[in-house]
Amino acid sequence: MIDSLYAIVDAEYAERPLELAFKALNANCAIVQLRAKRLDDLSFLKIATRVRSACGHAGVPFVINDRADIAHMVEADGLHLGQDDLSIDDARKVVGDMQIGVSTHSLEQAITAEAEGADLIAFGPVYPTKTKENPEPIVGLGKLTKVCESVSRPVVAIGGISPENAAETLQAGARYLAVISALSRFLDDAR
Ligand code: TZP
Ligand code: MG
Repeated sequence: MIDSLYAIVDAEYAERPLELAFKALNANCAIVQLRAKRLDDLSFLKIATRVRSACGHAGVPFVINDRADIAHMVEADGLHLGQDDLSIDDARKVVGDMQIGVSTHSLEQAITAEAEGADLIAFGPVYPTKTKENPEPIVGLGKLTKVCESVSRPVVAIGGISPENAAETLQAGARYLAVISALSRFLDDAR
């Protein structure tokens, strides 16, 4: 399970983001993403620099959410974009051939993201979530299965993923489970 864990360290939800990132790395998670919707640029850059370094030592890919400029500055391994963020083409002007993940909420969006060159397709919210402001409608396991069958890039399931629903979510074909609020529970289970 832990080798599928895509740990999203959200600076707004984590009391101590750095500690949480280190904990995720110690548990051997697959990917660490730093997400900070409201943090000022300097604070974002400072945390990103620290997590970048820790991920480098651990050999775990480090992804930055939204901010192509910061991803480029800290030499992240990946950038994650939503539907209202930069297009992949525009982001590539900043980050070059860095891995790019794209959030999608329908089969059509997933197919389009792949066609536009996304390296990773995030799909959700699979289950109810309280973490995202104005979340899109819940997609459920049926649509997740369909997306996993329809794209060839790895699919990241997101939204309300917990240790209780992790197994069935992977069974639907997801390669990674992206987790914000239940992250500590996954990490505690992994010990
Ligand atoms: N995109 C779709 S759902 C979601 C995002 C960023 C929030 C996921 O957070 P949680 O706490 O794991 O449900
Ligand atoms: Mg975004």
